[in-house]
Amino acid sequence: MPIAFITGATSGFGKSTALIFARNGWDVIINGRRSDRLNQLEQEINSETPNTRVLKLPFDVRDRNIVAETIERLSDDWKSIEVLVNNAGLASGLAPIHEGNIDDWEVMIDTNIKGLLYVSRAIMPGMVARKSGHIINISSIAGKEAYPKGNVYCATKHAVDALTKSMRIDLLPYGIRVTSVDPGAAETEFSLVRFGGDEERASQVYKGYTPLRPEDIADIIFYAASRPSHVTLNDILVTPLAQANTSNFHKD
Ligand code: NDP
Ligand code: 8X3
Repeated sequence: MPIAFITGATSGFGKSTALIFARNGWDVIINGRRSDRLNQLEQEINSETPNTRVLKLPFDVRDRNIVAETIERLSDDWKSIEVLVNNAGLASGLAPIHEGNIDDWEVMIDTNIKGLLYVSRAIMPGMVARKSGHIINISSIAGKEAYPKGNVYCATKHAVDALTKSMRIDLLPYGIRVTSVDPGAAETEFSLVRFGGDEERASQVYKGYTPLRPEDIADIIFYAASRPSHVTLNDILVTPLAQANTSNFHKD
């Protein structure tokens, strides 16, 4: 079975993505820091699709040495990763730039940019050697536009956008596809994390309209991965019907 490696699979888009790949006959490598969530996801996959092989890798994508060592030590039957979904990421805080919390900035830059680079750097050489593979980076509408108080989060996703384009150029001779998926507002744990666990504030973000669901994004990711091998979907920007751009929503 082909293998998909999904970072940030303990919640939201990543979890739904692992499930859709498993349902479609892929083996999955699932990552995230919360081991209990990875165990639950493994059980869910095992009960739905008992023939799927699941490998849990509970590491922090910010830990450059652990990322490199873990991927280097993959056994031969897990090494041939066909699809890498660089999904692990977060927003931390929402403040005007002159009042920004520098710890929030560090965590977003370290996770969304450096973490994506560490994981990709460990996996790309195998794809290059096999002359086969597909990297799907989860950017955001925030990688296309800046919005009030989004500053550093938007900058990290603009960086993901630039890295996606660079990967597509550098990996072109090796038959490796590179896709960017750029969601607008989707109801996951994203806002809960952004607002430090404040459930009331997080739920306000999704009031008065129907946001995207994690399954919507997983569908798109799997669609991109399942095109004929000569077809690359470069960049997929997707919003809820009620969202025109980062700042214009039609709410009840
Ligand atoms: P969730 O908070 O539901 O999921 C985020 C996932 O990332 C979790 O599995 C979390 O796992 C993982 N993660 C975070 N930090 C790390 C880390 N240091 N190491 C390993 N895993 C990590 O949010 P979403 O599903 O919404 O977010 C997924 C991606 O989609 C992110 O890159 C986000 O920026 C992007 N996005 C989200 C949008 C939205 O509106 N929801 C819109 C556009 C883009 P754990 O905590 O267990 O480590
Ligand atoms: C998450 C969507 O608009 O909050 O990337 O930045 S947004």
